Amino acid sequence: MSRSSAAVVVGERKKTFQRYASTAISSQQAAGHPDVLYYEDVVTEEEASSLLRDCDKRLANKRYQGSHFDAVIVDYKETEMPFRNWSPESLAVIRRLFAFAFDKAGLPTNTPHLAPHVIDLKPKTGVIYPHVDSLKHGGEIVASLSLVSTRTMRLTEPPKDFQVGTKLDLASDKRDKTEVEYVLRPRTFYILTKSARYDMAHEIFKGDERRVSIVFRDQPKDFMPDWAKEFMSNNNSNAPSSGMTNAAS
Ligand SMILES: O=C(O)CCC(=O)C(=O)O
Repeated sequence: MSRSSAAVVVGERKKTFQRYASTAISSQQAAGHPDVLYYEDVVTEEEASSLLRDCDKRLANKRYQGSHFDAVIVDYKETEMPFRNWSPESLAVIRRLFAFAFDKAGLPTNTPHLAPHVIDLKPKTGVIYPHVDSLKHGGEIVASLSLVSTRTMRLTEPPKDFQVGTKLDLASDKRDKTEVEYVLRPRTFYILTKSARYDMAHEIFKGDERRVSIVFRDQPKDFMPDWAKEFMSNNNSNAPSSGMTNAAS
């Protein structure tokens, strides 16, 4: 990909950019980062409603969390939703999306994975700042289904000395660098693989409306299920302190 500090926009945020056919992947990928897989309409309207209904049951009694200045994510709610938290109709969709993501990313469709992670960004102020996901909290892919409203995701080449899992200050970064933007309409699904996962920072812009996403991840290499962490801490071993998430089922 050529280097430029002007972002390439994939989708229809700016009228001057090409509008892509709703179910096709090819033109979007051709214009975007080669390791970002991007699909529209991966679930039906009915399936999206079912997923959102289940998410809202878990989110309803949570408050939006603000956070301190160097936080990656601001004004959000989040919850992990293992398989038991989904209705049968939604669960079939969740299973399908895991298999779809793994298949498209070239992983076995039965790759062990974490529980789906639901993120709710508050209207106007809810935002995910540029970051590269920590290797402790995920494996080879980060995939996400967008629900409720349209937001833009930007991928940016981070500075050489960036720290995984931290907020990167790219706003004041004057380097000549690769940037690619994706318009994430409701029911779009993206998969960050390979260099898009490990070598590019991603961020989700603010937007006028609330946005809910369901994030799908394979297990990190050093994944340890809760029962094992508990066992180790009860036995005074070197249990990891935090940040590990439950397996999905
Ligand atoms: O909500 C999204 O699509 C992005 C989530 C995200 O940035 C992450 O899980 O690292």
